[in-house]
Amino acid sequence: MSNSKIISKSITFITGNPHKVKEARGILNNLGITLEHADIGYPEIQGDLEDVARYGAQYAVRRLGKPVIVEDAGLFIKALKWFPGTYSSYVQETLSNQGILKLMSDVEDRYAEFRSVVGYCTPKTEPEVFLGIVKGRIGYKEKGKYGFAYDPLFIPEDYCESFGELQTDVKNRFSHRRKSLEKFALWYKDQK
Ligand code: ITT
Repeated sequence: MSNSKIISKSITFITGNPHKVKEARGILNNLGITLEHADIGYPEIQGDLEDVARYGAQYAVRRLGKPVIVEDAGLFIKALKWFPGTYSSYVQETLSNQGILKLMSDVEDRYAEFRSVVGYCTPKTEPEVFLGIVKGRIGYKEKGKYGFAYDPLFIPEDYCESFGELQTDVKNRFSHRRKSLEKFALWYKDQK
């Protein structure tokens, strides 16, 4: 089968987060890949981002019977021993950004990174995972109206603005999600 036939197949992004869909479409459309979206959910097992993405992709492909990607992301703060990390969803819903700022109130080392792992799986193949990381720091207050969740807290390296102050197309140039999806896209287009 030719490469062009494989890359023209559609891929379904399994997520309950519409912001992720918007970002992922912006990134992958530019790389020549079209995404469908399905919010069918998948169990988030205990483990690291790779474990969650691998299991989620395999679970979703069994339910849908066609190629899927899932994406598991998190904010990792060095001074908090890389918390919230894999607990990022729970912490966003409970402590929220103000709770993180409280935990960080006396902390000088503000280093943090966003990590994203994309899991890709088809009915005929084992899951593949792709990691993307963007380095930065936690600000002293929430800033900006763009993006979602932790974006107003996170100031990427070499920037004065938070992700919350950057429009989606700017965030998409170098975000954790850009890096994981770009790795995926390069690998995908290389498949024979
Ligand atoms: P899924 O249905 O895809 O799992 P989710 O929103 O639960 O959607 P994650 O588990 O990957 O996604 O994300 C963990 C938390 O981190 C969650 O609260 C997200 O809103 C947040 N998050 C993920 N990516 C982010 C980003 O780019 N900017 C800000 N917050 C982000």
